[in-house]
Amino acid sequence: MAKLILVLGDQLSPALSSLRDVQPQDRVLMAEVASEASYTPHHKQKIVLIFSAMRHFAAVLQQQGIQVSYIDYQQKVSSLTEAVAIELRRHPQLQQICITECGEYRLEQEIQSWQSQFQRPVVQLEDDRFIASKAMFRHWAQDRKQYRMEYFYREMRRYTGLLMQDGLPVGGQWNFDASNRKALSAKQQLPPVLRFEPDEITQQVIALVQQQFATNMGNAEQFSYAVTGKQARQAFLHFVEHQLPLFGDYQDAMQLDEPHLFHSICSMYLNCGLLDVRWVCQKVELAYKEGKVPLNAAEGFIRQLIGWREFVRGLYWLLMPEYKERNFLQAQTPLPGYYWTAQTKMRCMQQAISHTIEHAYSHHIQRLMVTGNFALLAGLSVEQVCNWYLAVYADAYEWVELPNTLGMALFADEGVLASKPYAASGKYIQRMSNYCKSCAYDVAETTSPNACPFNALYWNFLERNQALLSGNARMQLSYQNWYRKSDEERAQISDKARQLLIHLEQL
Ligand code: DLZ
Ligand code: SF4
Repeated sequence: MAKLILVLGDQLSPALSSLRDVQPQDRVLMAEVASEASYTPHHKQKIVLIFSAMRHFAAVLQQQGIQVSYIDYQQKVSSLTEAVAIELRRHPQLQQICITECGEYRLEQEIQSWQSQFQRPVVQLEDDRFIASKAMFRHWAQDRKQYRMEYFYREMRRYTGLLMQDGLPVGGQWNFDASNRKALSAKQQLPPVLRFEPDEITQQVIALVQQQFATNMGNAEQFSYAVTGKQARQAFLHFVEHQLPLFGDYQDAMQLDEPHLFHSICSMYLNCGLLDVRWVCQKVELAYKEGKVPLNAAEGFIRQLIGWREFVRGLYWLLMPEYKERNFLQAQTPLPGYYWTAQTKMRCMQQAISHTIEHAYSHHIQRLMVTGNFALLAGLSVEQVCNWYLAVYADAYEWVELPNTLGMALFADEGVLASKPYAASGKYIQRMSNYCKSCAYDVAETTSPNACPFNALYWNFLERNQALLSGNARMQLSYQNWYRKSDEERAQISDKARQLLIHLEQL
């Protein structure tokens, strides 16, 4: 039976399950469609990455002799459903629709309507690019009262054998996070960043995106990311050689005007399929075995992939669609305009947001402890914050974005993902960056006119959520510090926080 195989924009992997058994009579369909390109106002560079990588991937399949139908954006097709309908009209001999399971609940619902709509069986294959299947995760999660990444991660280390020796973790410890919290010194030399010159296909996509998505965030003309598997592997090997050795040490550091530091910038390639997680982890393990990178760097990096990344995906599919509705702390304040423009006097926010505008990327501490922390402290609308993260980062698909934002950054899931809110005052940002030195606000102040907004908002966050958070064992120290303040000081802080929240747009 001839099949229509739909390959999505984040399924650009030669080893994709739906492509494993392509027969000469089958047809692969790839489509740039309005609904996927605009269900959230994606950053221009995110659209360039996906469209260009899709076009390159389609060309590779064609070179392998596979029949490919490619619908480009100019054909103005509204949705993937319409793309499938067009393809089936053109090729009625295709009697079955085949797809590797997709990455978002929203689209899964759409796909589920196809069987009756198109009167053909729809075969959804497991996305085994992930190490843990949905069933494997569900099995791990069942009967657990709490889901903790650390225990899941240990299972994954045993399962993959990565950094394991005789059934035990290499180095005698599962996790070396404690040695991964160094701030950068001004003298630290930063490694070179690899950029790719856009080829003709990418240039065409850049022109398309500049024209069709003119009001979306960012500048497509600054695009310099990899768009093929070969380039993405080159980018990753560059990271292993230049950044990985110090990745562990400086994982949480932030530096003025330095968006990349020692990070791999490869999540966008992994999440659209250009890089394979097993290949990536094996390269990192090999670099450790060859003595090129220390264990804290290799372990820290591998944990992000086989631990955290797989864990959040498992939770997403376990808890959707109800998960998306959660708002434990009742956060409703509209997102301030500077999340889209970076026009704020808060240097840390200006840095994290301007890096985002420029590169469709900022690293995890900027996302968690600057823009995420601010959203948590100010009680910004969970829905609007989640939509922002989904739109502005080139690596963002809902399976990974939602748990990281709603759960980890905003604690809106009541601690399913994180055992306590990642709330921090300006002191944390001062310790981990050099931002405060050039900020209009004073990080040492809490209530004075130019005091760092993070400070009063931090205490106010504790105060306003006291009923919901003060019972949390891991919040005890924070609450003790709050109660230790005099009544007068607490009143001044509350007053300052009220003023900040009224004038949130002007900060
Ligand atoms: C993100 C994205 C964008 C911008 N455009 C397309 C597209 O035109 N066609 C397509 O197949 N996929 C696109 N994607 C990726 C999908 O949105 C992604 O497959 C789903 O969100 C599921 O993860
Ligand atoms: Fe951010 Fe406050 Fe430091 Fe300014 S002083 S950079 S607002 S933490």
